Amino acid sequence: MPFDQTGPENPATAVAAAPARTADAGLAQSMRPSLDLAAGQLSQALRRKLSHELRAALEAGTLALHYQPRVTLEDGRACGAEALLRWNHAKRGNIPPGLFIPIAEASDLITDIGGWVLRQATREAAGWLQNPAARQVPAVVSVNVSARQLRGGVLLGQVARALEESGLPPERLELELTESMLVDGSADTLLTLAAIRDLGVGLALDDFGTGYASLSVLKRLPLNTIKLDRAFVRDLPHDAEDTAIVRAVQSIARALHLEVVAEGVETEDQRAFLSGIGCDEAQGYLFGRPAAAEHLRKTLREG
Ligand SMILES: [Ca+2]
Repeated sequence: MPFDQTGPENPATAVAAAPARTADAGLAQSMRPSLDLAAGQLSQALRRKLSHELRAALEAGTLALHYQPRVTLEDGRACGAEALLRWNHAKRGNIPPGLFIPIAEASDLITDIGGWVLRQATREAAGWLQNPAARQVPAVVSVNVSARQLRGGVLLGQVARALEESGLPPERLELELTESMLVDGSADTLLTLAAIRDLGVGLALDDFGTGYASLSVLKRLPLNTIKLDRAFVRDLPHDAEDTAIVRAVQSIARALHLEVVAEGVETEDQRAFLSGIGCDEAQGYLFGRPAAAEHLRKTLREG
């Protein structure tokens, strides 16, 4: 889920929910009647049209980012936020990321969108830091990237440009990569990621546990953070298998000096369990839904 969008519709983190989620009945419902979803699939003609309209939205500057807070479990303080992509279509209304991200990922459009997301997120995060109340503001902004951005080293140039233009300190930026992007472990990918780490930017493995990555990926890649997929969090703390898996992941992460961020935390019981086993951070509706940068800042100040 490159560009994953967290949340039920998982934001535009979020760049986009898994393609499979586009078949979700709720999404289909929300797209009607303006979009015709047959069996969860858009017609080729409609895909082309949406792709064209998405390109136009990017060029017109009408895409937006929302931010979902990440908190430190020990004290509940906001320590970061994940940027999620939003497309409010002039005629069709809000289009779910799970629908439009896969369309963008079918072409190089996702590369251009990914570059814009990096510039926008770093610019907004740099703005938070200039505010005197910045200590209340997320310290690190996380940005989802797609596999296409990794090709040919495009991502490195995009990150360097975003940092330079925004003035955001590199340690305030973290990139979220999916297991499927890393599973090949090609030399090019490793070099690009190492160069990005050398800039001082953090790397997180997104939706951990749902992809194909072997544990050796955790050892081989220059990661800082594992984002534990919501699928393992949902039935905590009562499901015996999930509690065992989450404990094991936490243990491995600690041994490898990686931070764990639990995704999709929605209840106090989940929070208490995760905190109890030493999980570092969490993200989910219990702490805040994705919101525009202004709203996020306000919420954090009040909290
Ligand atoms: Ca993500």
